[in-house]
Amino acid sequence: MDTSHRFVLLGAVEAGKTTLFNALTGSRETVLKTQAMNYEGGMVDTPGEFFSHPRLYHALITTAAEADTLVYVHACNDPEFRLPPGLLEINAGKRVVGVITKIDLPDADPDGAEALLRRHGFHERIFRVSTYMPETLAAFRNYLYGLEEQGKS
Ligand SMILES: Nc1nc2c(ncn2[C@@H]2O[C@H](COP(=O)(O)OP(=O)(O)O)[C@@H](O)[C@H]2O)c(=O)[nH]1
Ligand SMILES: [Mg+2]
Repeated sequence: MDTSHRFVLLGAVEAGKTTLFNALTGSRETVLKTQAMNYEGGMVDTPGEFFSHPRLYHALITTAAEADTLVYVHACNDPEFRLPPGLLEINAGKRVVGVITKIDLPDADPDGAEALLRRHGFHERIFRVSTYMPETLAAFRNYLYGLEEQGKS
C-alpha cells in the first residue's frame, strides 16, 4: 500500500468522495461502500463514517495531519456542514479546498450549498462538480495539479 499522499478527501457518507477519487485517479473500480482508507496516486479517500462517529475522529485527524491538501467534499443537496469543529484550525497553514458535488441533480442548489459552507467559516476556494460534467472535474483536477506544481517550486 502506498501511504505517501498529498490530498485527503473528507466528507459525509454519500458526499461523492469515492466517485471523485475514482474520477481523479482514473480508477475503474466500482464504487463500493468505503470501508477503510484508500490510497492511490497521491490521494486518500476516507470512509464517511469517520465523520459521523466521534470515536473515529482520531483516524481522520491522523490522516488529515499527514496530508498537504484537505479537500472537503459536500453534496449540493446536503443541508448540513459536516467538517468536524477544529479540524481546519488543527491543520492551519495547509491548503484547503471545498468541492460541492452532484450539481447535476434536479434539486441541486449549489449557491445554497456554497452559502452554507461560507456561513460555517469555510473561506477557501470552492469548486462545483458533477460526475456527469467532465469539464467540471477537469477544472478541479487542474487546480489540484496546479497546487502540486506550486508546492514543488
Ligand atoms: N447525480 C450524481 N450522483 C453522484 C455524483 N457523484 C456521486 N454520486 C452518487 O452518490 C452516491 C455516493 O457516492 P460515493 O462516491 O460513494 O460517496 P462517498 O460515500 O462520499 O464515497 C453514489 O450513488 C454515486 O453514484 C454526481 O456528481 N452526480
Ligand atoms: Mg466512499
